[in-house]
Amino acid sequence: MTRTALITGITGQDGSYLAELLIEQGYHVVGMTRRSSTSGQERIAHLDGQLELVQGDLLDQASLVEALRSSKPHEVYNLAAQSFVPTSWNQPVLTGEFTALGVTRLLEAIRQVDPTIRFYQASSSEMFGQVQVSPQDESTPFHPRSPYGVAKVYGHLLTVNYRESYGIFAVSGICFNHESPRRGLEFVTRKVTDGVARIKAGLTDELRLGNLAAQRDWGFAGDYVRAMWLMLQNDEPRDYVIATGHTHTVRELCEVAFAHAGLDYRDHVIEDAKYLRPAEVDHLLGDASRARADLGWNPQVSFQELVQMMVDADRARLERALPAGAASVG
Ligand code: NAP
Ligand code: G4F
Repeated sequence: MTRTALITGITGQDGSYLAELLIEQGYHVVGMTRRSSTSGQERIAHLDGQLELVQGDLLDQASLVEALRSSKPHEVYNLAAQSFVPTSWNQPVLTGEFTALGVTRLLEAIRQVDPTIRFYQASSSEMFGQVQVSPQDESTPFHPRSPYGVAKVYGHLLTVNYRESYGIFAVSGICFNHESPRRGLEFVTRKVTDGVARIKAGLTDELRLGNLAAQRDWGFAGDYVRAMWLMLQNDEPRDYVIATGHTHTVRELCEVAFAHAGLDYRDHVIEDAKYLRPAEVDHLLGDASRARADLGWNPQVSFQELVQMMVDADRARLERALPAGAASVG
């Protein structure tokens, strides 16, 4: 029998990679999108005809119930969220509505429509925040440092609670930062690789960034969506840290990205206080031993490969967008 998966956040980075993976696995994939005056579906345009879209919003309970009733999924992946940390200080209430209460709305809809549905929640290493121990694993205490991180802790604990209260197969992947050429332009990896491409094309000469000392455990999004799927195929519902086990500073990210284009980041990167955060997460480093042991999950793409893939993709994108020859200055 064909299995059906409903993905919230299908228009986002992870949603697009997960949809590709599930289609390859033979699933009927249903993506939930919210109404917008523009399409906003660039990341899934290449999957046109291979998936079904239903309208729904994490703010609207009735729409979630209807999305479940109409699609009858065996698995639900809740990837939708207000996912940009700085915005969570500007819009803390909205972030809580989407990223925290949205999880309650979706789990309540599952309880009402079909409690046998398996549920994946996109939890985050931002929940660890100001870490006292390193590396971080499933037993590391949470100390979130932003309204986003706090909202993710709520969604995470609620997922545990619905598993314990109602026996729903509800699990969380505590994913560390994962990136790709489809990453939003405001996140630091993509901001840097897009900046390299723009500098190389002669469109600008500088890139303004915030805290270059911050350390992140960066992996490739394509590897992380495989872990999400594996978690829902598990015999027992369990939460997992998903990470590479390597950490790098934003400065190292700049070094690798600029060097790949034959540039020295020190000639272009300017530290700008405008991009500093009210409270920073200085260091993240994940220990994915449990995922390796139980799920056989291992990341395939290294930090260097990831950054180079993103630089190449941004340069190719600009080559296509600019008049012939204009993107190959220097
Ligand atoms: P993303 O690219 O920002 O995508 C977010 C998705 O959520 C978009 O499809 C967006 O739709 C949708 N969305 C936002 N608000 C919604 C609402 N009210 N109702 C329905 N849909 C809504 O995020 P991502 O990087 O793919 O991350 C996926 C999930 O993993 C998020 O929950 C994120 O917080 C979490 N996470 C990400 C990382 C990472 O490093 N990428 C790490 C840990 C956890 P529109 O296109 O309409 O805006
Ligand atoms: O790329 P970022 O904005 O990602 P952040 O805040 O770590 O959050 C991402 O990963 C989380 C998982 O841990 C997800 F849950 C979340 O949804 C999101 O996907 O920033 C990374 C680091 C930060 O320390 C930030 O201060 O880069 C530093 N940084 C330095 N300059 C910058 C900049 N970040 C951004 N966005 N822009 C800068 O100019």
